[in-house]
Amino acid sequence: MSFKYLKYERIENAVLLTFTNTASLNALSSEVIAEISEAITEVEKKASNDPSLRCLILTGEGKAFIAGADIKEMDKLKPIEACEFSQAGGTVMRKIEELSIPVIAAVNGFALGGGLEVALSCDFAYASDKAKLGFPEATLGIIPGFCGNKRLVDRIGKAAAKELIYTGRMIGAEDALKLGIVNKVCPADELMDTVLSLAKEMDKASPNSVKEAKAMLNLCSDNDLETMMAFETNKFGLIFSHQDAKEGKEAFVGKRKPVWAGY
Ligand code: CO8
Repeated sequence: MSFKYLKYERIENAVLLTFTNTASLNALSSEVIAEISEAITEVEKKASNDPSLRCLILTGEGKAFIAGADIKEMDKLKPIEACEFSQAGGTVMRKIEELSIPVIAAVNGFALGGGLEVALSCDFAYASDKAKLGFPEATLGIIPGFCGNKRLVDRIGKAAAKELIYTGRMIGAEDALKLGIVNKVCPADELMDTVLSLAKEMDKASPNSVKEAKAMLNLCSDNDLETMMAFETNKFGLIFSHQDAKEGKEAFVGKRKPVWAGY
């Protein structure tokens, strides 16, 4: 697939999607948002036919992951257009979050505003030790607008989220790790190898189990324990009708590697 502002490539068991609009530090213009949406649709299509595709990795070229929504474009927006922009971005964040395979953010540099919202829409993030993260919106007179308020609260709790958003403070990767915004910090030149080997590690797991676990985990923050128990009990029963549930257990008993069936 070819795009103006993205590089789309298959590497081993992953699709690597790289933001390449380095002149604006990979800022999210409406054109970029539309391209990301198209790329995610393509990955979903591929994943449904090819169980060897285990995850999508998002990263940025140059010194930024994404330095936020495109401020120059937003500068011209009327309120109704700002709503439309927020809705378009929010829809893409949801698409990333709901992709049937895991999405990992490899945060190579600045992940600010809408850029951090993209990282928070991923299943989780690994960061370079050079990364800088934050929500500078309030310093621009606006607020996070791609549903980043909710995702940040879900990720790090309300008080820590409020501190970051009220100050617009930019934090380093180690602080982001302490807050739980990223799962791991790597030396910059090792980030991509580390993320690719994490992706390889998922080959051990059944693609169907990962898909079902992702759907279940995504439901957790908006449902109480009773509801989740009901969902989980139901899904747990259903998964026993999938070939992989038989294969995984038989392989363990037979002391061999499982051969996964796909979806
Ligand atoms: N939008 C547009 N252009 C940008 C952006 C951006 N977010 N970030 C950087 N650029 C451009 C710069 O204008 C500059 O372009 P030019 O060379 O034409 O002047 C080029 O990228 C390089 O940037 P700098 O020279 O500033 O690079 P520095 O290394 O000096 O600084 C920073 C890097 C600190 C990252 C700095 O560029 C910066 O502060 N950028 C803005 C960060 C920011 O505030 N992001 C949040 C934006 S708001 C947002 O994301 C809201 C999301 C929700 C929207 C809801 C819809 C309504």
